[in-house]
Amino acid sequence: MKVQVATSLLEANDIIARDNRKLLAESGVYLLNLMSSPGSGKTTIIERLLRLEEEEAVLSDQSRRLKIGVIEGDIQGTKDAERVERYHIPVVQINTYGACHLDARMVRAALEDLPLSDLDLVFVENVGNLVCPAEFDIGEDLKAMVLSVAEGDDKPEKYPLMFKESALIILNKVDLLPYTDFNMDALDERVLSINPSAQVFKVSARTGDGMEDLYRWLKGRVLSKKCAITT
Ligand SMILES: Nc1nc2c(ncn2[C@@H]2O[C@H](COP(=O)(O)OP(=O)(O)OP(=O)(O)O)[C@@H](O)[C@H]2O)c(=O)[nH]1
Ligand SMILES: [Mg+2]
Ligand SMILES: [Zn+2]
Repeated sequence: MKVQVATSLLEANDIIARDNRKLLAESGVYLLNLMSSPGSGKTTIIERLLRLEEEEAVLSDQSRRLKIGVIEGDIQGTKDAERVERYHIPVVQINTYGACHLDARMVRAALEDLPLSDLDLVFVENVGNLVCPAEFDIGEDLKAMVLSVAEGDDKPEKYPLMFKESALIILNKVDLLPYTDFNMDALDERVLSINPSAQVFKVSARTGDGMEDLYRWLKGRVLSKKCAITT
């Protein structure tokens, strides 16, 4: 009986996720679902990417600037939404009041509060949790996860679903490598054995190291979705 309940919950979620995906395709918006354990640097990475997009717009043509929105998922509070709002972009806060992941229904309500027809990319910062966010399809184009150096290189083996589901894996806080026993070769091997096709970026959202490559790669994905829709 328990299994049936769990299955129907995920099935109901999948139906709404499919509908979210349709809405996003109609609006030409790319949705990135950013997941990680608490504190690995999701918000800092979003802030860095927003800064890189601002800098790019200054250097090149303003009309080529990506229009970005953010959905912040937290159990409670608005701290991350306040951080991101400083970039003068549309931000919607979801408070789950206890639930440790976002589901498709919550994201749908947040999408309806964003000016989708004016946006190219929406970051969803999921609730800090390395387990169940990976189980819930929210209608995203890309599942991405952040692992920070301080968490250790053994995490792929301990939380395999998150590593398996994430097409993009961001190893953050590489500036802390000299102060830890983090073994990069061991991490690479473990990621490869669980998700050989994952795109991996090694960055420091604090120093900016590696962030430009991540930004370029992501922008390419966003623009190719736009192209596929408009042609
Ligand atoms: N040394 C170092 N610290 C970082 C880096 N990125 C983020 N931090 C710090 O790590 C802490 C947590 O960063 P956040 O971006 O708030 O992490 P988060 O994943 O959004 O956290 P939750 O939303 O609570 O799950 C902050 O003190 C950041 O300044 C990094 O690359 N290097
Ligand atoms: Mg955060
Ligand atoms: Zn959960």
